[in-house]
Amino acid sequence: MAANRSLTLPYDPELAVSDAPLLEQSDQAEVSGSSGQSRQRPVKVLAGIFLSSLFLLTLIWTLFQGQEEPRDQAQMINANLNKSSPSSSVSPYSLIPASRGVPQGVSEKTFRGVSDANDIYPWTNAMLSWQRTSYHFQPEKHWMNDPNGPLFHMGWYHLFYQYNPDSAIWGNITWGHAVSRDLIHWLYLPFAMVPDRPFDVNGVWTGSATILPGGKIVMLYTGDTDDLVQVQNLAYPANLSDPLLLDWIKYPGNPVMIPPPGIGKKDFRDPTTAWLAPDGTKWLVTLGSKINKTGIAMVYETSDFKGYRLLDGVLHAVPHTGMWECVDFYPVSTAGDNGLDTSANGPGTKHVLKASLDDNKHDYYALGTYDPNNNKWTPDDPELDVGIGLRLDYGKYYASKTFYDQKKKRRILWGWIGETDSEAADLMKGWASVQTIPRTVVFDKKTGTNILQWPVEEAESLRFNATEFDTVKLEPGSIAPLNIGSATQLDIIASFEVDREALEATVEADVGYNCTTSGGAASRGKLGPFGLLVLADGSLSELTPVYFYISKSTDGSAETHFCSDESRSSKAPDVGKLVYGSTVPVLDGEKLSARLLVDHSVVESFAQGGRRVISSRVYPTKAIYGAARLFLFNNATGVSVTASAKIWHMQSADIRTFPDL
Ligand code: DQQ
Repeated sequence: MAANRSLTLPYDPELAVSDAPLLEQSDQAEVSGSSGQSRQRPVKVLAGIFLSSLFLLTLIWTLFQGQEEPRDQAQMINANLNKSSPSSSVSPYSLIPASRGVPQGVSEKTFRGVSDANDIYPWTNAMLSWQRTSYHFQPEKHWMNDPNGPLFHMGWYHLFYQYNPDSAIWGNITWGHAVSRDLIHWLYLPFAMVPDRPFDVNGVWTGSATILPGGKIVMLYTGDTDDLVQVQNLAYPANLSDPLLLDWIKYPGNPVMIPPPGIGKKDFRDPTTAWLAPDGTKWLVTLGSKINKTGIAMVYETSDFKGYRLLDGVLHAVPHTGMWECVDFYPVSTAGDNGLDTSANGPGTKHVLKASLDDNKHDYYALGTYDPNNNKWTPDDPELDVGIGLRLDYGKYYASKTFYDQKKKRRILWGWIGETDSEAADLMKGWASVQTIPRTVVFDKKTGTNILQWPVEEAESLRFNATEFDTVKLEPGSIAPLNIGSATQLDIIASFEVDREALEATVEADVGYNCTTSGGAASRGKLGPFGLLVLADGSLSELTPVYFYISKSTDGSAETHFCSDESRSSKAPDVGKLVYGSTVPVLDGEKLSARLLVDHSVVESFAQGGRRVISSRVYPTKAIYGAARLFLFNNATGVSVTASAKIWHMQSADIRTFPDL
């Protein structure tokens, strides 16, 4: 177990652990493998499953009471809704949805945006099944959240993920496991780790992989103990020569880190990939916490991944940002185009520090410099520090994590896109959440102020049937259909040029414009909005605009905003409909450009080569299947826009259970 040290005490060698070599075979022999779906769980877990099943059954009974000979869940609920309801009947929305996660000491996992809706939409099976994505990774059924421990090993990409094997809501967290040759087509494997030990019986929570020189793999993850204390645990593959890494061994000496004095027992989680200390023998790992309202990243040192020493001070802290979950810390190259191994440092590198803010459920990052001798990271711009500056994604996105892909020498980012419908709808669908299309991450050498995120090149293998639209003139207030047929699975690249004369002649336009608060795409200004309408039906009764909006102040300076507006995405009242977005840097001579990945209920939008990204969840009722259409639009009043677009249909990814397992 780790030395139980305060954050400020100097290192005490007495408290250090043995110098035993990393992960000896003898460690492995002490416990049996822990993979497989049918492992026994302690009574406590069974009791938890029983209680949550009882709760669910009660909820479903409440929903369906009074129905005779039900045919299926959606029909039952719809039939129920179409009845005139006596005042004594219970609507799921008259109950505030139970908080999931918070009582156990992690961020809220229930989408609360629809809890006070008065109406429930009569969802049909067709509508609900349309919502399932076709080329994003998601489990076959049930709940998923954070991506965990991504890595590349013997020709396979591995993705682990927070998973509830029993339901489409958060709980009983287990590590799901899937492998892929190309990050697009996936094979589900048996669970990697289930909550079955005192040190993780209340949840096998988020963690990261470190690949050691020579290829050994160590996994550090947070366990929620039998006493509901957050601790860090060590696990490793039982058989490194297995390309599928099917069996995982939990180190019998777990936990290897416990909350030190001054740190709350529920404020200590999500260890990162480790990096080599300057001496080349010790490893450093950071994880998130808070002291009062200050979010912090603490650093531990280890030589064998079994014993840890808490270093004095912190890697970084930002007041008023609250608990930091899922910290990520990695170098980016300021000179080359390749990604960097987590241990790289020195000239030509900057370091990205990312934290997922428990308080507002957004992933924030900042660029800065890492001093390995003092273990301090300093932001390039204190005004854009972690939690107060840039976000990785301005939409529905959380708990992201990168890994270094040694095969293609790139850094790849995964992120969790949650649902913004009701839990009742998720239970009807039988699933909740998807992962983003994995994105490569590089430093933006042109701006020097942000990273660039871009879908991995392998996503392009799904493209077929390209259609190009060249220099489409969009006068103020116009809409142009892009006749490509059904528009539910698309990869779109589009560029927009505003009329230069009109732009320059405009002296003031919408100073203070803000995507989230300025009325969405229906609100017209001189220089915006213009862009694309995705998942729109032919009569435009449902549509999701993804657009640019230029604001200009009297001194002539212009700001470009990139937004995604869900407010008219669905006729259903019981789904979240937000307007997302941010400003985006546009350099002299650059056209405005966007890439959109449309995959049923998910729209991932990238502006200016990935300087800003927005992931939206939308749940249309009409613009589905063959009725989903695509349009260009210009809702500006004072400028015409010329648009060009190339659109590919996207095949579905092949995602299924590994044969013979
Ligand atoms: N999800 C995990 C935690 C993490 C949180 C639990 C972030 O380890 O802090 O499912 O979504």
